Amino acid sequence: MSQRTLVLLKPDAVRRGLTGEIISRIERKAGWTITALELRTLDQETLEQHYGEHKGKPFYEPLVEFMASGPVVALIVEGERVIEGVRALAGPTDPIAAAPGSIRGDFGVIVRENLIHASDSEESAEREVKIFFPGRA
Ligand code: RTP
Ligand code: MG
Repeated sequence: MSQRTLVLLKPDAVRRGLTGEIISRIERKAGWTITALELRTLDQETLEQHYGEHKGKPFYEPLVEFMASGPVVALIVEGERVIEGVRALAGPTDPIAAAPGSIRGDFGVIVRENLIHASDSEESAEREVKIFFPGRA
């Protein structure tokens, strides 16, 4: 089943020069295609829309501050089972719990600074694509 997903390479990934490595892992998966890619610094409104589900949680404010702390790379990736697939490449939210071989497992330590966001469902993907690439809605 072909799908699309919204991926963000978070400010830690950009600062540490890991975007090429992460994009390369995504790009090499058979049949997946990057159909949009942009480096941009996120404003408060965009972050509120994107992380609205977490508003009120203790990690929300530091998360938004971190996500605005430098540019991110936003991508749309399309292909077979790409929603589940990019989350599998990323690994679980906590990088210490993430297996070596996954992006978070290989490069992350801190839960907040876990390098990558990827949509978690078809509904989230459509909502998030509209936020970051309104022209692709
Ligand atoms: P994401 O939305 O970024 O793809 O990550 P996720 O689904 O794996 O994790 P989620 O539960 O949606 O949390 C969103 C992001 O918030 C930060 N976080 N910090 N306890 C904490 O300090 C904490 N919990 C979550 C992470 O950056 C996580 O990716
Ligand atoms: Mg999430």
